[in-house]
Amino acid sequence: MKLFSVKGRSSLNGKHQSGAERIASEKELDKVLTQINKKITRKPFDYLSIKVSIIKKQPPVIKTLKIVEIIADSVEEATQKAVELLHSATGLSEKKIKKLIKTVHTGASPDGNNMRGAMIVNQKGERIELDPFRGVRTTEVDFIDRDKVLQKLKTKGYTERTLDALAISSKNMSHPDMLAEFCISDEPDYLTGYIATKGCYYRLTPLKEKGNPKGGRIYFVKDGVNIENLYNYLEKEAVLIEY
Ligand code: PML
Repeated sequence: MKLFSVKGRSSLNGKHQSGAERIASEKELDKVLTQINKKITRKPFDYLSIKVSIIKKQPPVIKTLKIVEIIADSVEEATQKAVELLHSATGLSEKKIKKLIKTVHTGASPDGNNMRGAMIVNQKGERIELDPFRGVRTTEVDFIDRDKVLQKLKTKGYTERTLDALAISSKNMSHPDMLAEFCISDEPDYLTGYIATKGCYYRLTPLKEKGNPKGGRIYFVKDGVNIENLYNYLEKEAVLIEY
């Protein structure tokens, strides 16, 4: 079956406004182009691009992570739970993990802004992304039967952001050197974040203070990871997810 990678993005005065990425079969292509167009034109824009490219190699199909919902009474309580999960998945000290999470809440790029992609941290707690402004971006991933999965998630009270985040984290955790992931949105009013570990997507609310425009992802990897191989897998190799 022919599959296509479809990527859309819009910007205003050079500033990123919205983006959407999908994997579509030839049959679904028109529908997916319409969905992407609808999504990226919701906010005002003066530049828009939609790129379609054929996927040359049949992607592997991997299982979704299982969602575990954790509702806390405060950001402190949710953060403490996140720290404990990350400590047990990575072996990093709670102190180091707290410091890394603080970096995301205050802008993890060297200029104090949000990074475009994720930080990468090894088991010594060192940041090892090739470019600390950009980080690494997980892309080329989608659910098989995405519309049905979205409907199922919505009936459980989850959102399209949950769906996209679940796809990204499922691909991330399928890399043998990936140990865990921390994510909180940079959307000031979206307070739900998650920790991904092998097998589980812990959905934590509230994981940040309302009104904070800072957010991002931390990928926790094994020491000795081949960084070029990791970038290549996350950014270039297509993967499909089965829910
Ligand atoms: C969730 O709803 O399960 C958390 C989604 C995090 C989204 C992060 C983002 O892409 O902004």
